[in-house]
Amino acid sequence: MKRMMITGALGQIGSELTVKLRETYGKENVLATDIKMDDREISTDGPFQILDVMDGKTMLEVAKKFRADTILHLAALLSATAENNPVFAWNLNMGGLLNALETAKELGAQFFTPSSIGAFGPSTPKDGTPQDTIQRPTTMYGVNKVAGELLADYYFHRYGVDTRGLRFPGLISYQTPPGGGTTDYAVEIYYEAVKYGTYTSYIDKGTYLDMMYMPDALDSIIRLMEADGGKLKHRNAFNVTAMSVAPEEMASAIQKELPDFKMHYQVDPLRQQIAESWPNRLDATAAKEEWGFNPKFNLEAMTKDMIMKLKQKRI
Ligand code: VAH
Repeated sequence: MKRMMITGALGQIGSELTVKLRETYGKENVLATDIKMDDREISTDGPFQILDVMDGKTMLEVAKKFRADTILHLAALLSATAENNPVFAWNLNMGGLLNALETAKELGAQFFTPSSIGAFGPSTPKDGTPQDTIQRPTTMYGVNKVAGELLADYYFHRYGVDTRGLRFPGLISYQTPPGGGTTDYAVEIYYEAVKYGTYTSYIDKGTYLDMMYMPDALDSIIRLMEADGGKLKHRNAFNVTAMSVAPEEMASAIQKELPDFKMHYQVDPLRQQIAESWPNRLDATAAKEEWGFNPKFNLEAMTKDMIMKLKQKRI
């Protein structure tokens, strides 16, 4: 039976991944950890431990005591926050990752950590971005993600750690809002459309970015981790995407559900500059061929589900 430890379990991905993994592998087999605790069910509905990923010694002790055979390392600063705190971002994003990889190595555990479309830069082909291509990001977050991909591959080749990763696009979810990302607009727009009937986007019209609904992201993590490692030609990390959208297209999809919704624009130069340095549309062929990546939600289906779920949440 898998014994899984998650870092950053209270974050946007972690909060939903913890619930999904507990449903899939049994509550008692999934240890959620984060730098803090809160009153959500994640902290009470299964094993939970406060853990600072910068403390490698404690991380190893916690994982060993739990008899973890799988480490899912999600704790990190996202792109916009990292750009405002680059040295802290390097220390946390790289120090935490190194500690998690060392823990996996010591325990002989399987390992997952997300990369991002942020691992690409302005010189990367923007349309149909290949799995293997130039990666010269111009943000600290991107530098962290490229270095993280190389570090995770190193632990596979040098120590035989079964490391695997996904280059996530912007992820859209209704459970836990993201914090400090460039693609947060794609989540905020749904919350504010339901609450106020209007949204002012900090990303400009015509700015195409890859996106994916959280259920598809969670399914991708589980599929990748359960895939036959012998069939993987790549490991860190796979391009994955479900759609390439611009803000005005999200607004149109919302207006099909909420006809009175109004969209406005007030561009944030920093996050616009970050967004423009990223690809428009990834090529996810390698993920489809090597482990059966198969997203279910397009923009229309995601929009219907987001609006329905947010109305039910009575936000
Ligand atoms: C961010 N949501 O905006 C993250 C993600 C593809 C973007 O890495 O920083």
